[in-house]
Amino acid sequence: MLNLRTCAAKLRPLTASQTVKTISQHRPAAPRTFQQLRCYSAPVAAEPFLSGTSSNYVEEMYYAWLENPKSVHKSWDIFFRNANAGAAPGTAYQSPPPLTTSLSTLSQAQSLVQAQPNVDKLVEDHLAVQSLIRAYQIRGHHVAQLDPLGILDADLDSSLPADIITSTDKLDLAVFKERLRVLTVGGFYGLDESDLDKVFHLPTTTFIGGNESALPLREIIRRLEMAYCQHIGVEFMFINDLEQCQWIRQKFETPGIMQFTNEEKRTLLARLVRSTRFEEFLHRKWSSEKRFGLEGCEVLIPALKTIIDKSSERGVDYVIMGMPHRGRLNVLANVIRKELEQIFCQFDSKLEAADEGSGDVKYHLGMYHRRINRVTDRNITLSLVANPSHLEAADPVVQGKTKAEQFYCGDTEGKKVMSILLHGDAAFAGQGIVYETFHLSDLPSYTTHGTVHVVVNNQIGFTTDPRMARSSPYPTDVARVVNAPIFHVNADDPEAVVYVCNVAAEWRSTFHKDVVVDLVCYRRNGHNEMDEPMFTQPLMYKQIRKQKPVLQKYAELLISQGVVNQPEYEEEIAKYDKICEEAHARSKDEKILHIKHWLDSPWPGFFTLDGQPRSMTCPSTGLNEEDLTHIGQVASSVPVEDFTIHGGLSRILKTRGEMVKNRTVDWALAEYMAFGSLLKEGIHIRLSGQDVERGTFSHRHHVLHDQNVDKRTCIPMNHLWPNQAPYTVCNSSLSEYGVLGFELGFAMASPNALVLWEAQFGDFHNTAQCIIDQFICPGQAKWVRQNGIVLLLPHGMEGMGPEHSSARPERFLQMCNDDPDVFPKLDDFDVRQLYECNWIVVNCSTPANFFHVLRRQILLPFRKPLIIFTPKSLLRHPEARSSFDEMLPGTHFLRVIPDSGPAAQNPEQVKRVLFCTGKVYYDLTRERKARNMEADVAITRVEQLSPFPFDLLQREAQKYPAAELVWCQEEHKNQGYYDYVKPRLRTTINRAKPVWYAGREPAAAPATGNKKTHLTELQRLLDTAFNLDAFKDMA
Ligand SMILES: Cc1ncc(C[n+]2csc(CCOP(=O)(O)OP(=O)(O)O)c2C)c(N)n1
Ligand SMILES: [Mg+2]
Repeated sequence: MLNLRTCAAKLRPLTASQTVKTISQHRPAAPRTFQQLRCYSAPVAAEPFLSGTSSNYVEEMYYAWLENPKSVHKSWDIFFRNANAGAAPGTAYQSPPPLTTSLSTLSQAQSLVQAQPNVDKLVEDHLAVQSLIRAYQIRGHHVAQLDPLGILDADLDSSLPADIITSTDKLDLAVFKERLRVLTVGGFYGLDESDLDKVFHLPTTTFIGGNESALPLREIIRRLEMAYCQHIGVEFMFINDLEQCQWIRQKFETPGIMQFTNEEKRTLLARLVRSTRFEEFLHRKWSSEKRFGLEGCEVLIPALKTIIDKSSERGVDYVIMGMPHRGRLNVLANVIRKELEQIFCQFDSKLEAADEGSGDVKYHLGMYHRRINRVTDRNITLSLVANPSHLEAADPVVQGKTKAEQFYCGDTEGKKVMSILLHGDAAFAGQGIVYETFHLSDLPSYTTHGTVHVVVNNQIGFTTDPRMARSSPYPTDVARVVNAPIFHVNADDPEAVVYVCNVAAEWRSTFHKDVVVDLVCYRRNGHNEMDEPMFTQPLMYKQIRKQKPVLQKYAELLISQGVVNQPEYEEEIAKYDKICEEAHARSKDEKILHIKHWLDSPWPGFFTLDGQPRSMTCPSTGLNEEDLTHIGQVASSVPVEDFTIHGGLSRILKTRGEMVKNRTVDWALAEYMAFGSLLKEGIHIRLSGQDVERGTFSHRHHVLHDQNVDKRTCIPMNHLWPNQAPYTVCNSSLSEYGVLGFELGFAMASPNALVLWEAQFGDFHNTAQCIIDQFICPGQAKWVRQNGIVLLLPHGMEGMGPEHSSARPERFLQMCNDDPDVFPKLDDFDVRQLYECNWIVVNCSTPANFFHVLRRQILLPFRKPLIIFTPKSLLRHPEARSSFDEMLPGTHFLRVIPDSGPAAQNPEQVKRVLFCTGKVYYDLTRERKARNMEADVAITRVEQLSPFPFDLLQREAQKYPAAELVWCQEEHKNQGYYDYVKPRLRTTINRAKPVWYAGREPAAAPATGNKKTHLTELQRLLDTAFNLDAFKDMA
């Protein structure tokens, strides 16, 4: 709140004109902002006649007076002079002198003062008018005519805001009088009918005056109605930034601002023709095929094209889009410009697929296209990201890909690359991922510098009415959390839509913040073309049947305006119909379907021209001693001057330094070695997830914090080599779905980056299940698109209770595509098997193997997702260390680590082979030693679970001819690896022997919450593992 006296006191002893100069230096020229002068300390009521709500108005008067003392009424002039001269509260105000010629500056405002001998009334009336203006700005959208059908309320509320004087029939006097009376009686404004023709000074927070600074009340209301209550509803007053609010007001309030040239109108008509006729063409040819047509929102195509044109004009040359089913084929055809024959042949059920993989339905496929934007004559690349049915799941993926493309072209402000996200109304309101994605929008390592969101708000979700689908007034309210302006627009007014889209694109390029365009429309057919909407929405659909298509309405309008004539319009239609017919004829020549042609993210140069890997080998993932030592030294030092780190961290770094001297690594150091070496080779590394910078278990410390200087940090990994690739390590928001989707999208953009997402604990990945199930696991099979994302999932039964224990290996393993019953016939298991799998699942027992598997991920000639169950207690386990020798040139990732002790020396004598994976290995070796059974029991570690190392395990099994085979795991029997491993182990031995189980009983929860039970269970499984009679009676 402004306290005028405080301001005045601060400004004293300057004169008004001196003050103007001083202030104008501090204030941005335009739009005006008052922030610098706001004084928040003292109560506003110092002047008895000022109320809290009047402060803005007085503040503006005050500025006007500072700039020109004659621009305000004499009474205000005296008041400000007195206040400035230090008058005590209550004494600055004097009754006004009789009116003089000083009012000539407001010549049109004769009636203003003459009719107001009472200054109190004058102030009150001005305050009332200002409140009224503000009411329109805040709530005008509730009155706007947004529903093209004219029967629904876009904000789900049929009542009129209490503080807006309006009538749908444009100031019909009778209605207006009644409304005014109600408001007056209600004590709202204190205005009455006689005030309608009085002239009021306009505050600087409105642009309705155009070049005029005062208007009669009747005109003020009319202009406010024009700006806020027609076919556009602007929601923006929650934005906490005056400059941004002024920007929006100016865009919507300035009289006559929404003008279109005839040329622009014709372009708009032509785009509507394409959009409408495309759907009609599909309907004619394939009337019984599902296509989720756009009918009822055909304006989406000109809307998107406008956003793209305007953004291109502002310098954007790459637009990445994500969208659901509705109108997707139309967007592909008419926005991305996918060849029509490629779309049409997707309708041919007889065509065979040319590519490997299982493919996807036509309204999920993606696309990438580089072309010239005809409006701006600039190159533009458009990419539509392939997506699953799961609504909104592609949102974070699109954002991640956008961030990556910005990163690779050095676009740090989002000036060249941007994203557009499309949404359905029900999904936008209902799906939590929308909220999670919005929360990434302003985070330094995740921002894409503004996204334009477009909602196809057909006021229905399948069969569900909005009133049953959301609790917020609009489906777009979720965007308010990030202060994004929301432009609701009646989709049957194409010019209003195009105007709003232009403003949205300009907003994005001006402020680099998100913005929402809400296309309030209808759905002409059922949810899909086969669906009967009258079952559930009979009245709505009766109205829809009567609704003239928007193309027809707009064509009639332009014809009536003389912008086009009927033959021209018909010719435009005939031209596009012909294009469709010709493409259809060509599509019949297609013999085969290529999903490759629908790739949303090509990786130029990574594959051969026909899309194959350049080799089928993987070089050694080892590293020379010098590099290992160098990375180790940087990892154990602070590479910048005058930087004070925490004492505890000094000790950690010292221990690291000693390990390096001893040529050993622990988990954290192995990770350092892998990352550091890849950075040297120009591979960008991005590690993201909750608290990854330090590491949940405080083992990583990739970001050092100066203990004396706030926010001063250092990332030693970025000080390794002179021309290294950059390392990004970023603590994420507390979202798994959003952040994993984002990183998947980031990894999609380039094969030459190692992108890792770490779950805080492995089990938390389940809130991102959709990204795993819909994208990571089947992505390549559905969309011939490879992705090398790495998931680091802390896993292990350590007595921490049912949560925090299991990363749910059983789920990842169940989704592996290798056949449990078939021993693969391959020459080269190492690489071939990896090429054929859908993802790689590993659980490393040594730091060196962790190092190798991370490096292998990049040195492979293709990309596959990699799931790593990572340790917790092993991070500090004294035995979980590796020597440099295991990481030198010539070494590589070990899919299986065979026993190398006494059992392996004398394999014929071995009575049992325990197969295991991960941390339980250390429990087993300790127990075996304690029981003195090292010659009796061999322990074989399966490090790569999937694809299953059939070849190596066959060798292991054959090596111990007399031994029983036992799978041992610390997880419960219905969880972990057992169900996956058992049939595959049986296949490796040709089912010659049983495969026994040593582990916890089946259970509903992943682990007990009782520590004692945990230890008892552990002991029991170790007893079974080493009791050589355990399975005797079961044979
Ligand atoms: C996560 C998810 N849940 C449920 C569905 C099933 N579904 C498909 S479309 C649809 C209605 C979507 O309504 P809306 O978002 O308004 O889009 P519209 O179809 O109206 O364009 C539903 C529930 C889905 N695809 N994804
Ligand atoms: Mg809908």
